[in-house]
Amino acid sequence: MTRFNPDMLRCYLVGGSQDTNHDPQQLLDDVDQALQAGITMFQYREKGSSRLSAQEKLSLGQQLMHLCRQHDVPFIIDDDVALAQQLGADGVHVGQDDEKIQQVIAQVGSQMMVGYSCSTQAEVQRANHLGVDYVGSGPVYPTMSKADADPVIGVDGLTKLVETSWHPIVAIGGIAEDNLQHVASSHCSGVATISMILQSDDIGATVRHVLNVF
Ligand code: TZP
Ligand code: MG
Repeated sequence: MTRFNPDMLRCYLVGGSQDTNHDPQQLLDDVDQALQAGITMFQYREKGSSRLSAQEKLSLGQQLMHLCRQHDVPFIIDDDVALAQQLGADGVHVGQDDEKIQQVIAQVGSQMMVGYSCSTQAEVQRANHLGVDYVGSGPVYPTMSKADADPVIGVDGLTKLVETSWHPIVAIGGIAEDNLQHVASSHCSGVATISMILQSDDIGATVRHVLNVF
């Protein structure tokens, strides 16, 4: 079992085939480049708009996990405890509307890392009393990558969440190279991103930029 360490949140890539024009090979190639450049965590997030069957999702998950293992980078599954267990992933990430967090902790908390999305101070206060490893902040900026994203919280909102949280916080939502410094002023542990990396013209340079800031 891989133990959680807040440095894992410095440059956290999130993605599924819906984020690479429904092209699984493109996702594998992009994740490979990002791993070579030094991302510190990867979350496989195959979402509603995905076109993959359960078998294809399992197979892509296996290939992505294999890549992550080659670089010693934790492999996290979004909102699917059964898939995380089937694959032997390093962790699961759940949102407020996903599987009940207490149930997830009871099921896998002793074997896997658990990440939890919170976008309000009340949610963070509740999370303080739970055995989660880290908190993913509500969207900091508007995002094109999540249809049902919560309202944006801005860097001011993020800073309040960081001040309130007993757990390390990774910022997510609309993170871009030109807002990294501002986001870092919140003292969050790092950034989680889909489009900044998966839509970058130079994935290696983008990842190195993040690692210079966090
Ligand atoms: N959760 C909150 S915002 C978001 C998720 C998964 C999407 C982040 O995508 P991007 O492209 O980095 O804004
Ligand atoms: Mg982002």
